[in-house]
Amino acid sequence: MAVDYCRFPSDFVWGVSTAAYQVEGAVAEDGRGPSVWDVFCRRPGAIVNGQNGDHACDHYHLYKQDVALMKAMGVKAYRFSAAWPRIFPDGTGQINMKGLDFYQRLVDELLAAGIQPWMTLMHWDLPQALEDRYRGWESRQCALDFAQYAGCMASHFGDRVAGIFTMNEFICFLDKGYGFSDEPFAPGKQTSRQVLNQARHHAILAHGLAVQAIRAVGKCRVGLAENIPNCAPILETPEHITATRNALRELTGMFLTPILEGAYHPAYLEKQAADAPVFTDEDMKIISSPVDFVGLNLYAPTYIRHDSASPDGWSIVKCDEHYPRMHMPWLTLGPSITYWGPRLVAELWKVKSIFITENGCAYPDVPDADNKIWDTARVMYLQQHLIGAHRAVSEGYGLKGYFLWSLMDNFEWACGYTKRFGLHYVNYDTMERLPKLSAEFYSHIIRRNALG
Ligand code: PNW
Repeated sequence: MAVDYCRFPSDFVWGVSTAAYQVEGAVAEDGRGPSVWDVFCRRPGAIVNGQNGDHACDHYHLYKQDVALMKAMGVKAYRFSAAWPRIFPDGTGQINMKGLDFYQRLVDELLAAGIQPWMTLMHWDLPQALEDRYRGWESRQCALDFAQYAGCMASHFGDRVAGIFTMNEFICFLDKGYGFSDEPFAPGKQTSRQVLNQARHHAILAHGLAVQAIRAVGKCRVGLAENIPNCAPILETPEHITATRNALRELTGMFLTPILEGAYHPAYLEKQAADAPVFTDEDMKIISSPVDFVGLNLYAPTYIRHDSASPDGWSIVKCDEHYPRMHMPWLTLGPSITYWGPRLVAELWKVKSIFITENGCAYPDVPDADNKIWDTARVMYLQQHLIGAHRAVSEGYGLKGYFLWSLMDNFEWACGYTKRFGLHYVNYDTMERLPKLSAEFYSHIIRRNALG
């Protein structure tokens, strides 16, 4: 008799994710102001082939069709981001009602299709006005302005969405935006370590202030989506596991650790020394305002081993150039991360409600003569990562849902349109969406609520 392989709980949230600048297009429509990404994309050499998000997937106009794609797959939840410069074209001040209306229409469409809306407030598209006014996250004022935007969104959407994520991936708009990266992201500035650390502080403060502003409206659940280093032990022995837990806590010592503990990791402050951020006790209280859930974006492993020779007691084991990877230089394949991510976060910080807010891979998909895309490598990637997720669920680590990146191919930041992460292939000339084999695979899993 056939037995279900890896059955999930009946209320497990099966979702897909996107982000505003990567899919919407319509960047100058209905009063939207420019974001730092609009400006950064104009910088020669910043984006592969000089591409930009001006049109992206035209989700702004095709959202009904995109909701229909989700419905056809049986998807239960959609995680999208709101573009701050659509709501406040100038960063602050007057609300742009037409921008707000777009997200109302999208939410209407999702609810009518029986799909839970999950909204991210900041997926990197800071209003350019704030970069011009006070250098964006370099200024503490940015945290206050973000909180006001968050409160505004909660008052309009709080009772209509299943949850709000304040921020997506601090490192990608801070470390990659303000210095020290081979592949810079907007706004593409070179600052000092001290300035970067202070900007990081303002961003986590912004998260905390936003949590408070959303709570003040009192209608919905709130958390964040973070790409912690996806630490996994080199072997599952007690000493390597302990080393991995300590490594994660230290490696995210400037982001998730202070958010969940109310203090920076001592090793972070020590290593940054004179460049450490300036902050008050009151800041740390705000930063650690309780969240309802933690979202983890999980892509590639950071292998950790116990190392008595290192002062920290652990070290990173690098994946060399022969290690298997998907179609991104950094996207090495380590599917146990969907188990270790939730487990370590649950063990370290007693988080009861965890979502995998992104997981997926790029592959150079090419439609065949019948317009079919046989993306077996993506199916393999997803299948393996879902086994890890199932293990986290079955061992009781509070994993409540999984959002796959992404519903469709989209603007992959500095890589432009050259990297495809979608379950649907997008023909950027016609804007046609074609379901790949992986869309069929995911749909089958959602309907069975099991991996086999
Ligand atoms: C995430 N890394 O970014 C983002 O949230 C998405 O917007 C993006 O499209 C997706 O992952 C795929 O890249 C990441 O260097 C950027 O490890 C860089 C890394 C990981 C995730």
